Amino acid sequence: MTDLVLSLDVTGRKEALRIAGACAPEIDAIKIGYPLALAAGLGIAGELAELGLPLIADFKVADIPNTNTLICEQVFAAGFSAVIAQGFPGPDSVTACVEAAHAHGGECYVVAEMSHPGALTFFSAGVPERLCEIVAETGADGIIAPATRPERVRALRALIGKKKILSPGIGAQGGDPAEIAPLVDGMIVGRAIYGAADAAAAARAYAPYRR
Ligand code: NUP
Repeated sequence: MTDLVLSLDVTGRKEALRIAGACAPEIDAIKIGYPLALAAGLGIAGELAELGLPLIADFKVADIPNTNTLICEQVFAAGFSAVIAQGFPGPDSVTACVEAAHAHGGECYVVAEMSHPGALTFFSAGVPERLCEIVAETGADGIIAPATRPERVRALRALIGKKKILSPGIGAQGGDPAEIAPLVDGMIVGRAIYGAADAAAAARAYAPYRR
């Protein structure tokens, strides 16, 4: 099963609800991050959760364990079902996110390697591999891995086994859904859907890659 995750990075509450509602039949989950949460307030999470789809908080949580716990408590109280954390603060910081997520029946994903070109400055030289070890050590539910580098997704899959991979970078960043979909559990797509004149039709175009 390869899910289609809509990355809803618009900055208007009404626009977000309109696009999410129109796309809901064509997608498997919604991800929001700072752009929408800062623009519309965290209450937007509860409104989106009413669509009945999993809702992922892409806040790339990256603080000390206590602060990570406080952040994640807010995330899950707001209605999210999963949170994305950075792994580089270390295993104790990730554990804080995993424990908060699991206490609420939710999931925690760790960024293993980012999708943009500059990511390789630090997400390289064995760092993503070490982050995958932290995922195993902490009981996190999966990783974020770059659709822009399918060969890296393959390599990281070999390390994390059956844990989930959610993959951003499809469409606007150049990743090819036909190549990535067989490798991952979720395709994360933002601008290629919400930026289209007909967002629902753009989401429907990914139907062949949803297994
Ligand atoms: O490595 C990452 N790359 C990435 O694009 C990790 C992410 N969380 N993202 C997010 O995925 C990014 O912040 C955006 O919300 C989404 C991709 O959007 P788009 O490039 O499809 O518009």
